[in-house]
Amino acid sequence: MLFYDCATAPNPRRARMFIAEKGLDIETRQISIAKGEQLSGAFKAVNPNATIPVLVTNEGTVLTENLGIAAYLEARCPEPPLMGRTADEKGLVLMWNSLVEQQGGMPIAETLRNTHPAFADRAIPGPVNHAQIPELAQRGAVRVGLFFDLLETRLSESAYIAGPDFTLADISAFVFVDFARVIKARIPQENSATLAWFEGIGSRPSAQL
Ligand SMILES: N[C@@H](CCC(=O)N[C@@H](CS)C(=O)NCC(=O)O)C(=O)O
Repeated sequence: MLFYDCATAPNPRRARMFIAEKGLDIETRQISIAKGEQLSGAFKAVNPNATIPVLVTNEGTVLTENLGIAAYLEARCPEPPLMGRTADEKGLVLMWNSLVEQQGGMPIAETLRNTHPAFADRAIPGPVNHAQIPELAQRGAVRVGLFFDLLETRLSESAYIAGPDFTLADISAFVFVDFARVIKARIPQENSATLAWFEGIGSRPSAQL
């Protein structure tokens, strides 16, 4: 297998954590977004969508989305389970992972990419340039606050995001919450359940990578 990673970006970090939690050691190539390497002809020959992460499987299949990468690795290496064991658990993990992507990952990206000069004309990842729309950043910042509310409500009733066990949904939420520092958004001091959960995930070896 071959894993295309970018040490500075949140979505590759999600896949990197998943790989580490599975105890896998996969050959890795770094793609520098800062240097625009994702837009090079060589990388677009691997992933025409020009996004990272990418996992090329032993069979040569090119997986370009976190969910696809996670599903493949979970099927290949079921232990420890990170996407649920029972039908209900599997449903809950994907449900929460989707909520975290839509209500956390998207507004954080919207806020950063529609304001930061480094993303001028790069408001959306991919091979086509898109201009920034500053109003989307304003809306994104409000939605990030709502995301912190969602996490606090959930983690006040559940040890982990999708239930009693650590899963893919925790990896996604942890990486997005940590990355929110780039838009100066942090877990509110009064959100004690989220702060305790964040500290717990942050102490796992996979979170140090
Ligand atoms: N939906 C993809 C998202 C991948 C993505 O957007 N990756 C970002 C890095 S966090 C990227 O490749 N950005 C390239 C760019 O900004 O040009 C996934 O689930 O992995």
